[in-house]
Amino acid sequence: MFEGPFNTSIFKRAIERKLVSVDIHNIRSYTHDKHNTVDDYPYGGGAGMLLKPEPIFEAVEAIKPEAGGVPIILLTPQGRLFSQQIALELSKYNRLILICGRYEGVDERVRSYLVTDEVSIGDYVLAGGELAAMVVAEAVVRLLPGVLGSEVSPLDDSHVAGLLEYPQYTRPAVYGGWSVPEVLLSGNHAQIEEWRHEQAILRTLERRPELIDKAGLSEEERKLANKLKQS
Ligand code: 6GU
Repeated sequence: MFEGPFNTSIFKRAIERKLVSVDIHNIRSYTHDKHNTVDDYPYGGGAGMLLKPEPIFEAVEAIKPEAGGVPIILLTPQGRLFSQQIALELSKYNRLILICGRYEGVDERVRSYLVTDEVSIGDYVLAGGELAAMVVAEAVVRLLPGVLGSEVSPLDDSHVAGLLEYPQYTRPAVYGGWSVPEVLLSGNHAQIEEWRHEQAILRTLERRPELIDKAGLSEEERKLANKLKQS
């Protein structure tokens, strides 16, 4: 399941350039019975199977460095909601251990005595934490120094400044009778800057108004936002 994403695009390049390494561990390798059992019925009854504690504890034990300070993160719909802020926070660590939970559940002792953090990628249900782990890994890896070309800054991304990105256009200047906004062809950089900033605020107001309050706008920007809201 991990093969595709980790062997494509930014991951592949980052791994080849030794900016990051990714190791996949199958908890089935840490079982001791002939069926490699990783799950079992819940005590007290109920639907679904739970991931057993031993294979997860043993897998982490096997790869854990001597020194502490490595976040051990369980991907679970009960975790804190993943965001660009959390990606940035996680990108500061040398190493992360991501454990893929599964929707039906994980033995509570894994939460209580093994993991240091729990993350969800959104309020919807996936069968397992695998895709979530890849989402977290990609969001974090692209923030590591040197992973993106020097010409692109991850600091310009939507959600970093707290606003959505402004609309962008490339050639041709007219396509299907639809023109690129005049100002972008003007060569007037100050005016372009201003237009983009206004568009970013406008777009955020239209699509994600709740982000505006968190965006940390200056007094002037706030006035602009209010003006745009009126019109
Ligand atoms: Cl981390 N796991 C599962 N199973 N479902 C999710 C999720 C994680 N994040 C959102 N939905």
